[in-house]
Amino acid sequence: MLKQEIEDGQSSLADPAFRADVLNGLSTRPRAIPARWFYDRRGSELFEAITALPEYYPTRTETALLQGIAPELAEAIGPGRAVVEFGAGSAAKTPILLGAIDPAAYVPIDISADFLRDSSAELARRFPDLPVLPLAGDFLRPLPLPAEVAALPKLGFFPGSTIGNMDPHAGVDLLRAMRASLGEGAQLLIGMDRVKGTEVLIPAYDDAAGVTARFNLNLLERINRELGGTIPVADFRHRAIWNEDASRIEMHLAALRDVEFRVDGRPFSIQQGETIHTENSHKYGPRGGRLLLRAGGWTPIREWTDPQGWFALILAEAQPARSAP
Ligand code: AVI
Repeated sequence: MLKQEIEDGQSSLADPAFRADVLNGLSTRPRAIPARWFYDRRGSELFEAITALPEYYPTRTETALLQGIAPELAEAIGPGRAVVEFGAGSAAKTPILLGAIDPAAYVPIDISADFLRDSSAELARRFPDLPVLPLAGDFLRPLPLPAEVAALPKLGFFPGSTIGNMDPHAGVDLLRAMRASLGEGAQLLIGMDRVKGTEVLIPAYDDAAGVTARFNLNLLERINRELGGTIPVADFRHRAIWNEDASRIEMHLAALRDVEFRVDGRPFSIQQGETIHTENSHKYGPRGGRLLLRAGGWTPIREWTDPQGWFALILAEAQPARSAP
């Protein structure tokens, strides 16, 4: 059952926030554009393709983990909750959770109304008796949920280690916003990618087929399409590096030669070898992950990992842990 109109729809075409982030990000040093702008329709399709790559372990590892712990999730979460997913939902993971816990409603929240519409329709087909209430909007800030779920206990679902794409301070802000959106007594099931060797991490972000490179370069194509850009995309190359100090994979676009271009009428020049930093993907150890949750107002109550310890699913509740001050 799919509520037809998508509330508060936004157009990604010439989004003023996109324009501001790009113009600002290309003007400051080091140059950096927030990763959230990867996900236009093409970027979302390329990301789906990434999740099926042999080198990209997070999706298949988390999916298998969810499948394996389904009975334990049912017991720890129980029936009758409104599942609020932060993101449009993945065709593979969301049905496992919904099938395991017998929820009362499903509210996917995503900035891309198009992607949300398609994925919600598919989900409503698979769960014909479940109220599916898509909400287009920016979940980085507290959001009013649909009135239909106001009285229901909530389970936030944030899989995929998307929290890792934020700096820790922004991640904490997001966790707090989720807590404010979901309310007292809510639970949160969150996926976190774990720290591991670079022999696994680097290929996951620089695959042999070049899909991640296309995903990264699509950001420049999007700038050209939507902001009247003249960036010579072929003169940039995808780079993935491990930043040990910050415990994160970084993606960059490196200029192969000196380039000059315009965006929204403004001139830019980038020298050969200079990079535009486009994404961080933080990896957390067990303590770091739990500390991040506590800093965001969530108390971890259960934690599961795959046999290799590559990926964790943590169940937390919006209850302050009782302890001495
Ligand atoms: C969405 N996010 C969790 C992905 C990640 O692994 O950080 C995005 C991604 N970037 C390159 N490959 C996948």
